Amino acid sequence: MKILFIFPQIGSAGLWSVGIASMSAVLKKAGHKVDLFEIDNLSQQAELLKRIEESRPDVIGISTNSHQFSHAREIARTIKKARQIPIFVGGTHIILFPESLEKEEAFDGVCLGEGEESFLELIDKMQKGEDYFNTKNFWFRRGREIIKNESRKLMEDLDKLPFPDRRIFRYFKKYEQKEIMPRFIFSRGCPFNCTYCCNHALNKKYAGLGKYLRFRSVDKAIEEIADLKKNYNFRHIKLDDDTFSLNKNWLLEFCGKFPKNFNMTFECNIRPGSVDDESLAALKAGGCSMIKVGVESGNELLRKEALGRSISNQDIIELFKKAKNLGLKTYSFNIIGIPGETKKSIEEAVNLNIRLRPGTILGEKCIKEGLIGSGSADTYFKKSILELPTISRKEIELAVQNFKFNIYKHYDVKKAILEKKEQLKNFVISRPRLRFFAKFIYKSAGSLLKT
Ligand code: B12
Ligand code: SF4
Repeated sequence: MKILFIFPQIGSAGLWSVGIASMSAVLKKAGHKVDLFEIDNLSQQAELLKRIEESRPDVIGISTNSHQFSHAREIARTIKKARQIPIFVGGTHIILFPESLEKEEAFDGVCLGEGEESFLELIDKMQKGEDYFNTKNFWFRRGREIIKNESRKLMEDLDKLPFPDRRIFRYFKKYEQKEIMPRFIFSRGCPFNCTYCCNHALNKKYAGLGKYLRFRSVDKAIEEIADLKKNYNFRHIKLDDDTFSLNKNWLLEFCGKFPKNFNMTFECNIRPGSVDDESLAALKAGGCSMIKVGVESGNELLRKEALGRSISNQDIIELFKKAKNLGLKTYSFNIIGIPGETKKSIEEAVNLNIRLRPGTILGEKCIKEGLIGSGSADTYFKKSILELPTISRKEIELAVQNFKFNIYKHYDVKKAILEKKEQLKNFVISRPRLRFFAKFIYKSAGSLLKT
């Protein structure tokens, strides 16, 4: 069978999708043909239809998170208008809201969880001409009927999966034999319940279906990096595991083996409170150059009550201090504009960004209390969709814009100027008229200099 995956990344570049890459590897291993269309702008839909016309896939698979859902729906409608081809949809948004199938006629089926085994089962059945409407982990549309099958158990052993098929993504096609900075993820799940993150919601969805937190073995992880190294040149990798410090034994083993196999560095996500001194020292010795830490709010009460993170400021300060002493670079993730936020709490925060998700405890609270305003945001790095009684949207967005500058200006003027320059550039780029004038002034200045 020929499967065409579609990966919408409109206004929010993903570079690759672990889910698609993993499913592609499984499907190809079983003898199916897989192709991918990455779409960054809805205007590329004509090109997509042309590709479908030319390559004639048997099945379309769209992967979507919540940010991309409205685009995914639009794309499915466009395809359905042009051709009668089965369209199946999966991804975080669908796991959280499989009911999307009932509302969207362009979808023929949705995947309730991990797709590797279940999508393969579905495709195999379709190829053999068997009845596939009973495939576990899927809900299907058959005429006017919606068929709801039960969920499949979570995969126990991630080592059984082939390495993700990165090469179908244009980033990996473009940079073959050139220097890249690839991302890896060796685990699935997180046991914490931070209210703004999908993990508690996913944990609930998967209740009774097996262990949610799973790790690929360290040897397989090392093998996966080595496998990519055969065709790509890289000296630094990003590890996207939700919390790299969750399994101390795994961390110690990885940090012991990594430098023996590679002459390169890595960065990873660390949760304050789940990393001890021994692990931090192992990270440094193992080649970690930077730890990324969710600080999220500068206000302990907000962090605890609104975000569900019982981590004290002192714990965070200690972690950053220890990391710095060891020579580890640090990076902090911050959220600005959470319910309860005030100008004062923004002042207390170290960095900004908005991470509100439907389906999360915090998301539900915002909906219930009518805090969600109009509009939508493809990415949470710039815009807020909240209408809060304590602070306006404009004030939140301005605070986000100026936050880095306001920090840098106190200790690194050069960095602060660069940040302002970047802000100005983005401001001009986002306004076509200004862009035109800027080009005009630039050109005129150039010709004046020549004369
Ligand atoms: C690694 C990661 C990234 C990486 C790689 C992105 C990627 N697309 O894979 C990077 C850093 C680039 C990234 C970026 C972003 N991310 Co991110 N990311 C993650 C993280 C930590 C792990 C994802 C992962 O690897 N999962 C494992 C794989 C195997 O699962 P999967 O992708 O869901 O796919 C499986 C199933 O969903 C299903 N499936 C998926 N698609 C399909 C399609 C079909 C047809 C079928 C049948 C099945 C199916 O089968 C797959 C295999 O089992 C998750 C957190 C989490 N715990 O999931 C957040 C997460 C997915 N990201 C999130 C967000 C918000 C973003 C950004 C929008 C952030 C931003 N820039 O503003 C961007 C979006 C970029 C984009 N266009 O995709 C949210 C999504 C929330 C939501 N409600 O949808 C999550 C859940 C984190 C959170 N805040 O809670 N992310
Ligand atoms: S620790 Fe990180 S990954 Fe885990 S639930 Fe909290 S925010 Fe999500």
